[in-house]
Amino acid sequence: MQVVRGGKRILVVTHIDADGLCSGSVVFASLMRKGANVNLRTVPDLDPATIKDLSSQNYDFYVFVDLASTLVTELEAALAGRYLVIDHHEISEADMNNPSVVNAWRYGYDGGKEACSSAMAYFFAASLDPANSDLAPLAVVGALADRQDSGPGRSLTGLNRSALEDSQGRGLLTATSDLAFTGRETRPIHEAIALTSVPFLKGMTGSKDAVLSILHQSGFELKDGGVWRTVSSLSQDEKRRLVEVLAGSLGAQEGATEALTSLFGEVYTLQFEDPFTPLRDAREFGTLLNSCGRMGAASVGISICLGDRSRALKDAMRILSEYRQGINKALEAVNSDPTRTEQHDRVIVIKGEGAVDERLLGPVISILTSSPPFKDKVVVGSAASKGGFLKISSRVGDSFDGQVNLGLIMREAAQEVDGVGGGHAMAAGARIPASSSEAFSKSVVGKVLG
Ligand SMILES: [Mn+2]
Repeated sequence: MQVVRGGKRILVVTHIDADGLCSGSVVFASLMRKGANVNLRTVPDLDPATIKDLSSQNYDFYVFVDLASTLVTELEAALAGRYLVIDHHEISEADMNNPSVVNAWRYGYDGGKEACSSAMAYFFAASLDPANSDLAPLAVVGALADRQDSGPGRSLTGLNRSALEDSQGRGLLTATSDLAFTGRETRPIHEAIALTSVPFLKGMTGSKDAVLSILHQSGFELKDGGVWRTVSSLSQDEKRRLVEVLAGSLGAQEGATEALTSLFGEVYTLQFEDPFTPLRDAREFGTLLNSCGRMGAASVGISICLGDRSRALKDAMRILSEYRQGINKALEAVNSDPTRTEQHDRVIVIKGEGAVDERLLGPVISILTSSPPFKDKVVVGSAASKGGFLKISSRVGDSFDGQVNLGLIMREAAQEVDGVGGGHAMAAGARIPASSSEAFSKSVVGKVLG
């Protein structure tokens, strides 16, 4: 608070994914409201060079959000006593008790499941001023976007749940049980199904005409008095029938029925958002923010978090639609061309060169890991990047039953071919010379098998 009252120049630095945009906005808004002299900046990644660059700029104090937990040594060297980290990524024992680091793990929460950065940021804001509870829905959006809805029936737990309860307490958000199709409240049923990519429904995701014809053939009532019905307006029986029809059409695809059944769960509706925007459903809100961050328009996402519902929302909806089209095209290319996938014992390698935009590689690999035949494997994908490099993105499938630390594997395998890599145990990435592609995959496969 001394920093805030003294008129010191503060810079909030946050990550460009949805959790980063939400948490950065929450911290920024709460400091603004206290009259602080504060700026907000987004970065795709934090590394020692970026820290050096930031520390040379003319700020008195820095708040790092949704990043920096692995760079505490560097922060101490560059900014001792002039920084704060608000984060949920894993942190070393040594840094755990550093008073400048406010990390979920330090407070007994599993930062991978129970506390996203947005929830951490929200409770930071609430401790500055209880009136900041209007920011609580952003914590829910961030948690869902980071896929922390891993409680029973896709529910939120831990600190994320506390933020959810604050949102409900203010009447800003409701949690109900439903089929969690994207746009379940707002779109015609076939469109909602086609918009849903987690899980990825082969032949349906991205193809609303195909879904429409499947539903027509099954005699499903899609309209009520000439008006399109929505998924949420269906009775429980109809919802079950809908899942049966879809499962029938997915046919023998391994795990298809489980994938659909997993769609039943807790859904979160932002009560004060226009029902016909992607902001109404908290999961879709997160997708919108992710699309802004990925497509190089993080500032548009920030504007939305801070309340802009005019120009920024229009821009974001255009970006979201480009993002969805890009992802659908990429998934289509991967799924329709068997030469792009290489099956190993516990690993699937996907060659996305020429078909997957490097900005969309992460979301594409993520979507695949929730669907058969990828979900019980480690998935490693590549896309062409500038200057003769490949971008690599890897994820542990949702039902993979082994132990791997992809962050470590990516780092070591990239180093072997003069690239750089790293990340989390369950999700990590790298950048390697394109000419080392074969050696790199071989090394990764070997390391996963142990
Ligand atoms: Mn996060």
